[in-house]
Amino acid sequence: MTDGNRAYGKKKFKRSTSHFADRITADGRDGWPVEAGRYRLVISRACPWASRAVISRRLLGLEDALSMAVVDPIQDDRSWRFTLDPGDRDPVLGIRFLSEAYDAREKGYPGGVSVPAVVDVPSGQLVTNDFQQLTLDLATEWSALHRDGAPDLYPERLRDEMDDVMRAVYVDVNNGVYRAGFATDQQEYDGACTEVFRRLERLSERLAARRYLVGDTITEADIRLFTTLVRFDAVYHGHFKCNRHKLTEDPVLWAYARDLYQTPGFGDTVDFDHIKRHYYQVHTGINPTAVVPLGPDLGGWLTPHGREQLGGRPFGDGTPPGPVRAEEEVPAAGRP
Ligand SMILES: N[C@@H](CCC(=O)N[C@@H](CS)C(=O)NCC(=O)O)C(=O)O
Repeated sequence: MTDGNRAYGKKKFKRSTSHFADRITADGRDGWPVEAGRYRLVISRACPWASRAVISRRLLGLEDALSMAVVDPIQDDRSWRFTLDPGDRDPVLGIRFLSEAYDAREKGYPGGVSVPAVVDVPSGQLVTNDFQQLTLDLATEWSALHRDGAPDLYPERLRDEMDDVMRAVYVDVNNGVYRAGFATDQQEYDGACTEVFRRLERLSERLAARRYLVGDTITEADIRLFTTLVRFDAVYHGHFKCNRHKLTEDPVLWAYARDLYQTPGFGDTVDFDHIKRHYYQVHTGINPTAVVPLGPDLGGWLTPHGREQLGGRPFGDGTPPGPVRAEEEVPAAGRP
């Protein structure tokens, strides 16, 4: 996560480094071998970093191999909690708070409790909260457990280009909106907000004549841009003050985001209700009333995008994932 920690001065928003960076790999070199049914992915549908993993898991067909727990979008003073589950407990891990898995791994560790988190089911211990590496490992290390027809989300021949694009997207867009939103002085906000829109303009130019960010199929780079774009008008434009314009006012990015939203594995993971309630109710430093706005109107997400005419093969030589399983469907309140 070094790219997120550019020197912005000591008062500026600085994202903390993931503390638990063990990797789950095919060869198990960190002590955590890829194994079907062994691990549980804990996510919030509100969180853009966790949402990357939700989308990757769906696209790759890892639902049977890696089970998933969805936390309440509203943290309390003990952080993420399993209050959406019967008895307020995760049915697989048997815990009420995600912090219990962090404690099982390292009692009294100094960092925050964050999602996404992968927990080892037998021991109840947190394995990793390193969201930057997690999805790359799902794409590459977990390949023995991928579904038939799973796309290659991190193709070897495109990795250098992808890494460059993803770094810029991370610094200026994924994390840029947070730097703008949590800025505590004018200059810091001005700089961050300007960088967000400067980068979005360049991405818009890049995507005007090509359907996807890198290559002609969906990759991890698209997943990472999508998770910010899909939140843009709902929370970043208002709550984080990234309001030079809305996503819906950039014809290219709006069509690109709708194209992905309508692709199986993307929009079917998005819960606008969780997103809005989390940002507006949890960040009371910037929204002290915790009032959640009614808008924006979500109907546009399902309208035709016309991007097919740019060519591209969404899943390359693979196929789209099947329908979302019933127990993982996003409730109607969170959908357009
Ligand atoms: N903080 C994590 C990144 C993921 C992250 O920031 N997740 C947020 C939700 S979007 C979170 O869980 N924050 C903990 C909190 O708000 O207490 C890290 O540095 O690795």
